[in-house]
Amino acid sequence: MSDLRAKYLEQIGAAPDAAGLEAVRLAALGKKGEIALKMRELGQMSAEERQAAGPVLNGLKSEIDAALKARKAALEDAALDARLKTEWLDVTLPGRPRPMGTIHPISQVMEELTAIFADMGFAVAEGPQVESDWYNFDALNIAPEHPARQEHDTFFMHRDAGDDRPPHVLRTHTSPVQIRAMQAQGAPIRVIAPGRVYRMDMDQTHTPMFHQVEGLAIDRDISMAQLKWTLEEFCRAFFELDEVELRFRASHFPFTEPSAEVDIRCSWDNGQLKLGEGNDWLEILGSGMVHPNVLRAGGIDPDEWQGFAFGMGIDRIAMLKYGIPDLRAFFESDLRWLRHYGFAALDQPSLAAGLSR
Ligand code: 2NL
Repeated sequence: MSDLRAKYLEQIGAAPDAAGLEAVRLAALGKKGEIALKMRELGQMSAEERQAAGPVLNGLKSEIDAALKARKAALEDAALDARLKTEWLDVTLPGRPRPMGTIHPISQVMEELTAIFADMGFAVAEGPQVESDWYNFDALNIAPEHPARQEHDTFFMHRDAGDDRPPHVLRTHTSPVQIRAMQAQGAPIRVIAPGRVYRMDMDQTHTPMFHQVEGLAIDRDISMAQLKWTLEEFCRAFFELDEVELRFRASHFPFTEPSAEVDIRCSWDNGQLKLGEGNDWLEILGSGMVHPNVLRAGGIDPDEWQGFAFGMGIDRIAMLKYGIPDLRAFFESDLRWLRHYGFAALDQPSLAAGLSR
């Protein structure tokens, strides 16, 4: 009996893991284990023998049981210790930086100018970027021999061999959107048409795709005076100036008569541009009174209605507002570079955090 006791207590103490311990338990206390066999032998004993051996055997059983439990707890503690030593996490480490996107300056400027014109009663109109040459040129009183139509300025779409219809074009301005709006809505109308336009031009200051916003207001008595007020109000709001001064210079466009190019007062002090003050002028847009032929193309009677129209480059006014000196900002999309030039969308702390590494 004491042999058994010593053997099992030693094996329990030496069991290296849960599986080893279970093997010892089965050998000792299992149905066919050594203690169970001894229990069965009690049946063949005399009453006195049984009275002596029974309690000893039961005591041994309890003792082994307790030793198994204790060893099991000790093994579990050791396993937990080992895990705690290897599986740790330094919660004080800085997080992994994630590349963070932000609204594109052009998109932001489009939202800004849309909001400003919306306050003045202008709705947004949109239309296709691939246009028929009628909508892009004829409807705008641009004659077939006009230089803008020729290969050097316009992207022409493909036509099948033998198809002699004039090819579609990538729109060279957003004016066709306004022709479509006039046809759909009639007069009176107040719309702006912001969007992508395409011209075959590529150098330091030109890209083949750029953005334009055009505006159109038609009513019974719209005049140049309202055009001036609308554009001044827009510039004040967009460039966030208390005072703006605009200069209207007589010009020529096929789609307006009379036509004016519009300059904004500015100063250039040691290479630094300031709008709203100074003795220089910077051209920012073109405008005029809608040509009667263009009203007719839009299905509007020029004897009853008249209106003003204007067009400006969004990329250009975005660069002026945010002091972005060249077009790379829009193509390389380098956020650090944009932030260097103080682009406003990057002032949000959550976005800027993503950039500081
Ligand atoms: C410029 C000049 C301009 C317009 C665009 C227009 C549209 C219709 C009718 C008449 Cl539907 N005019 N648009 C008018 C004058 C000038 O753009 O230099 N843009 C950058």
